Amino acid sequence: MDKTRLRIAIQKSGRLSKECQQLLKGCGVKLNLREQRLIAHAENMPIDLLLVRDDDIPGLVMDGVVDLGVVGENVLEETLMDRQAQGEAADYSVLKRLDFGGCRLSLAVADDFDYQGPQSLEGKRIATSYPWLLKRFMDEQGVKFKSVMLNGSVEVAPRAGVADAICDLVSTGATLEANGLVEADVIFRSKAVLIQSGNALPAGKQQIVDKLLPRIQGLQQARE
Ligand code: PRT
Ligand code: ZN
Repeated sequence: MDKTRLRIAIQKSGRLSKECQQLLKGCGVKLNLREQRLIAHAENMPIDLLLVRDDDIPGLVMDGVVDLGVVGENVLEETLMDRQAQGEAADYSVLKRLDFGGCRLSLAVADDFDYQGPQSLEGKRIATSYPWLLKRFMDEQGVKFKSVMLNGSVEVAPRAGVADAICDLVSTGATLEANGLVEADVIFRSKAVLIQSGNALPAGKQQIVDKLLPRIQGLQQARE
């Protein structure tokens, strides 16, 4: 890998990938993404893209393996708290909050659950993929609970009897409804963000970032 080229990590396939590719295209970056490989080289600028799982993006940026990354604040914040708890380095900065990937992390309960606020979940089992964000919220509320870690199918946990409530991402609410659940409390609001590693970039790379940022700004304004 050419160390002089700016490395940007984006989600390989998922809810952020289309918009990320569009964003780069809008900035004038010509990508050859026909073959969905781990690395894609821009044809007209010294930029390499790393196409990875979204969960890997904050770590790649914080470890300085890539220079920039685009990821949901939900994943960023969860990774940050996890790394801080493990005593791992977690240095990064947010260059721009983007206008896509919007969602909220919410507590949800079965539609027949008598929810009177977070305290209704005292001692209950809550299924989530975001244990740290959930813990932070519940600690603030002074409510003790049991975390049930699930990396997928969180919304079926109450029906399957493995949890009393869930804490999951919501956008339209259709998934909750389809599973007989209702949104009880929003604990975190998220959008995609462009982040940069904590290390100062060499001048050549910094120049590219300085070129990209106003273009991103312009694209977002045009969409408002
Ligand atoms: O494979 P990889 O690990 O990269 O992808 P992933 O499956 O972990 O993530 P993906 O592609 O689903 O989401 C990537 C990011 O998009 C998330 O981290 C959020 O920042 C953002 N985002 C925005 C969402 C949603 N909206 C969303 N609705 N991520 C997930 N969902 C899921 C949610 O988990 C639930 O299952 O969609 C369902 C709810 O949607 P509604 O519309 O029915 O409410
Ligand atoms: Zn993921």
